[in-house]
Amino acid sequence: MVRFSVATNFEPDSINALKGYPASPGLTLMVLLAAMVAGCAGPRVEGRAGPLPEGGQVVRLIASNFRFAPNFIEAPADAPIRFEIQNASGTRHNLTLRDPAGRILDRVDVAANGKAVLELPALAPGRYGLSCDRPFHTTLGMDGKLSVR
Ligand SMILES: [Cu+2]
Repeated sequence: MVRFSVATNFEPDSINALKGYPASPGLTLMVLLAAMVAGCAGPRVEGRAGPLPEGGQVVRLIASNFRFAPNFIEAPADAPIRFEIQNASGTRHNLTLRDPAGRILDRVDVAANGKAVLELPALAPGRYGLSCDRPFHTTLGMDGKLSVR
């Protein structure tokens, strides 16, 4: 015979607290949204780094809720890259760049409706990751690739 036990002290908020996230109705909504769209990345928007007059390359990114445009970017391997990010939303975001092994190279915060710049040295060829790593934003679609070659 199978017996079921019911935990009577189960509190979702205490689980959130254990994970280090504040419990709030907004957060709960975010979790639900994340669960709904998990695995459903936003549309692919391709872009290419362009030359700067002073040398190096520039990538102009628009951050919004919850995606980057472009989110698939090509850049040359022999030039520093300057990311100019404009936040078109009233939500704080960031741009987090990871090397092909997944290690964080650099990160910049972008205030709500604000702008930010992130400068990277010339990169070795490879596929780099870009994301916003604020809670759930990557899952919600703020995810992309930088192909350096
Ligand atoms: Cu974000």
